[in-house]
Amino acid sequence: MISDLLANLLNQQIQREAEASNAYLAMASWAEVSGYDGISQFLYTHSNEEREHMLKLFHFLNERGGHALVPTVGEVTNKFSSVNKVFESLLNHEVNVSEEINRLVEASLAEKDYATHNFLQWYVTEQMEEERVARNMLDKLKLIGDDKAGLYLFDRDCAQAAATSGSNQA
Ligand code: OFO
Repeated sequence: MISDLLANLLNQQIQREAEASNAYLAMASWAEVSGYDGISQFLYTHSNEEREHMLKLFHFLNERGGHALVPTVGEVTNKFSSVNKVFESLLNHEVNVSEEINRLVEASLAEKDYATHNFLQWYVTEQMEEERVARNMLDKLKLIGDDKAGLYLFDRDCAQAAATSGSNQA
């Protein structure tokens, strides 16, 4: 049986995953209407992944005797001034989520809840990968600068990344 403290923290994480899913959905929509088809595919896929992360938490929490609650999700940013701004925001999101996952891991150890600690290792690994991907994309965008041809190729790479990520999903 999970403690009330951890159940509460896991529900907070559910909220963060839902917020990330919505934030990336808004980014995807902006990219789609701005003509960046590959980037939008990447972001739609990413948004779906965040929802899956949320559902994974739902099932774990309920199976451990807690009660996963549907989160209220606040406002999202729908407009962006550039592709760079989208990926800067995405990286910030991921860095914040990683910090929160680390806090959850610490709490699970403090509570001596080794099942939750074990469960959270998947999120630790996932966050490392998501931060790596976001940083990598931002690095590419910095290299591209104002080069439109470069941005066109970047958009194409994002479509490829979306296809790969989709086929790797659990
Ligand atoms: Fe849920 O993986 Fe990113 O935030």
